[in-house]
Amino acid sequence: MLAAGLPPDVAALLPRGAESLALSFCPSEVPAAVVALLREAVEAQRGDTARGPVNVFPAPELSKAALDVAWEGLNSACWRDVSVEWRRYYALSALVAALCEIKAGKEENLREAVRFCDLGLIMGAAILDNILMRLVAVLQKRLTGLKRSHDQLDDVPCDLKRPDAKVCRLSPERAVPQLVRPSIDTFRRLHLLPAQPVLLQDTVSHWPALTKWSLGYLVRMAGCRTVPVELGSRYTDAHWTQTLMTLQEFVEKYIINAESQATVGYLAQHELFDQIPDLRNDIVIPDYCCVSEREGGEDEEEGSEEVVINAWFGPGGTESPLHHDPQHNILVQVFGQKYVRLYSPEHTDKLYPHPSHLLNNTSQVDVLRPNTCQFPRFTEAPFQEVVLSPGDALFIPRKHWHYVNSLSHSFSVSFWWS
Ligand SMILES: O=C(O)CCC(=O)C(=O)O
Repeated sequence: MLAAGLPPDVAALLPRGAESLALSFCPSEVPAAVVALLREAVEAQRGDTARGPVNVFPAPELSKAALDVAWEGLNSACWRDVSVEWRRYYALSALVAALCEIKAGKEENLREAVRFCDLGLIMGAAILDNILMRLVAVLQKRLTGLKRSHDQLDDVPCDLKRPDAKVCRLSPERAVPQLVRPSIDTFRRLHLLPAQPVLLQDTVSHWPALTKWSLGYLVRMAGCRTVPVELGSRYTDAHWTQTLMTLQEFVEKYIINAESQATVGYLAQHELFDQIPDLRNDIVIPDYCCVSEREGGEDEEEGSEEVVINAWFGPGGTESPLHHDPQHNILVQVFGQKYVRLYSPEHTDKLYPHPSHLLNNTSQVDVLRPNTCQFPRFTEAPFQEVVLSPGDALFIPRKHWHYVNSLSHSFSVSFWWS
């Protein structure tokens, strides 16, 4: 039995026999010897010696070997071309590795099991009715009982790290216009259709996130979860890279102890809320995201338009270079403050987009320190600006250029729709 030796709440999640794990893969994608390795790991995990001699290697080693092989498989092509068979193999290997840790039973093993589940969730395909998500929920409940206090993090103030005159003293004539809870029709006529940015006030004041979220809360809720992190103050920097770490490591290393200005972490990923549904429950998609440019205004058919939700969590000083996106955006500030500068697409000729196709939506100009010899027309481009504080929601029309600079550590959520 796959569930042998596992606690009942974990055993209850598992399918009955090893066969139900669906360990068959398309042979042209995943070689037979690789599949055999995973089968051996499953057998070792459930302590099955009936099929032959006792396994030479213990289950944890076998499942980690399967994960390593799967990692190679995932890296054999560029991400969008990786076969779903490899992603399924990776998720199953992560599940077996997690089960081995759970059997070992100590707190550090449970944390390691959560890490394996997250790796499977981030890089694998959904398997067995989303078992990794269900398993992580059970593990988090067990870890809650063992949790250390992170209350001291609640007192870390969102101090302005960059009291920079350029971004803190805004000129009123450049201010983004503000509206308090405009009607959907007003929003559509005055802002969506003519592509005019607006600061929407009092539209998210009912969000639980606004009162609940803090560094301490995030670490209490999700500190043990492994998440993708972007390292480097701007994605255009040569040293910019991505890595995986727990949310607690990210907060301690890059927010509390801000290691250096040169290497700051930034967490920006659209799957964060799928991976951690407890955080998703604290936010609400603004009604304005249902408004379309088509005749009739609102999208009648429920779910007809997908809203993509992104999380932007990072230390003070993090910058998103001047760029534009193909969808409309409402950027909501949950905690901390952010300076945002906006340029209309009419002025693209003064913003010097990168010539490469991949970065063509990004300006070459360093907005706060522009090289005016190299980019002489940049200073002629008119712009609007705003400092976002908790509860502010900024509408950024599609294709509008935006530059973002975190004035303190900060969490924002963006909603993209077409
Ligand atoms: O908050 C940020 O740093 C960037 C936000 C952004 O670029 C977006 O929501 O499209």
